[in-house]
Amino acid sequence: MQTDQRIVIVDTTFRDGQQSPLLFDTEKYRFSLEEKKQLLAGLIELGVTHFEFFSPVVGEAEAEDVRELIAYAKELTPKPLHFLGHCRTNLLDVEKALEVGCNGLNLYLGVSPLAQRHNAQKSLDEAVALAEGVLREVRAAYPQMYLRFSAEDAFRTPLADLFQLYDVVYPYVNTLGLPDTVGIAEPEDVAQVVSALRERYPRAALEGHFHNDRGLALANVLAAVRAGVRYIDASIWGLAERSGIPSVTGVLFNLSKRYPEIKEEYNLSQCYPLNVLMASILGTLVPYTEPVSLTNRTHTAGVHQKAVLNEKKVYEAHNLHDFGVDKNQLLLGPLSGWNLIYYYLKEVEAFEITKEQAKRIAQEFKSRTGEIGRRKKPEELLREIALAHGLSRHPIPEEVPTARLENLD
Ligand code: HCA
Repeated sequence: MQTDQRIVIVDTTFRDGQQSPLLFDTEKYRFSLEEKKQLLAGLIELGVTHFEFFSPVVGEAEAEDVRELIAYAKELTPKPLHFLGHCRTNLLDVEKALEVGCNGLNLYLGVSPLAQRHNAQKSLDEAVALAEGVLREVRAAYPQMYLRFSAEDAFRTPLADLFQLYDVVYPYVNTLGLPDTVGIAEPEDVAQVVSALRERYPRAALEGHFHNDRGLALANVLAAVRAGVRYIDASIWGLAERSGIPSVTGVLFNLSKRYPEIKEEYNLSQCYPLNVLMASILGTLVPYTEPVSLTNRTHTAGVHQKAVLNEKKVYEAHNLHDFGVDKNQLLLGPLSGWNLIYYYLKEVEAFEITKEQAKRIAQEFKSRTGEIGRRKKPEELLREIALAHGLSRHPIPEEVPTARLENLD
């Protein structure tokens, strides 16, 4: 029953993404339907085909949105899409997810010692019996439907217990999930568990869901895919519970280095626009830790700026241009040296200036960087010094003032 040999991104922005504390920090709490439509359109444009949604039991508004989003997605593309309802292992959740139009199910149940005692509050045997019953019934009712089953907190579940649970659901599922619910796994652990699952369940595809509590989520994705996992959960910006999961664009960026087919299957130039769309919705900048960001093409230190003015590759090793980050920027600031100061005064401020003058001005600028702050921008200080040094401007029309120097390409 294995489904797909491709590497498939399962986007969970609308499920785990809405569990992100960032939605509270930004006082958004949940995305509006209009915002979800924009994000969905961006994801489809990027080539994402698998979308995870909350089970409608979480609330009326979510249920209504899922219905609308599924209809909207079908208007946007004739491509076959997977709308996956994230459901607890019970028939009511399943029924409600199918009612709103989901055509696949992501079922989950935890059997770790902690889950047995404090969460599902079922013994391993009870949980196994429940999962077996639900999966058998769902498969009998929907022989062709995409079914995934995940043992929550798989990396704190003894392998023997994981096997006991997966042995009974294996006959019914397309995919077995491997959630690192609390972000404790290291890449070596991931590789080991994936090998064990592949050996025991050769007909099932595997899905990885890695939380970033230790900052290892993306590394775990790479280890999982190398070991044979084909379905990877991700979300825009990596939004999810606590510190999140890998970002869709970070995953595509990284996987495309080793798996060139990613470039055929995804429209990678849409990566950065998607990150910017989320920034405009949340009203904050694209996170500085996001690989596909303008931050990753921004240079502030004098040594870096000098080198990048000569050749970008010195401090830009990645082809972020292909991922839609189509410019870089050098920020004039306290660390800038005479090279950028010369460039800035000549090209942006249109001063008539020699390199010797630029060196003298840079010396004074360096001696006065303590003045730079919220009340005085670096550009203001530099302009003040340039004028005091008697520089005059080229007789050309004034350009729109800009705080950042961009588009050096
Ligand atoms: C959750 C837990 C989950 C589920 C993952 C999955 C996790 O928030 O419900 O269904 O594969 O990390 O275990 O996100």
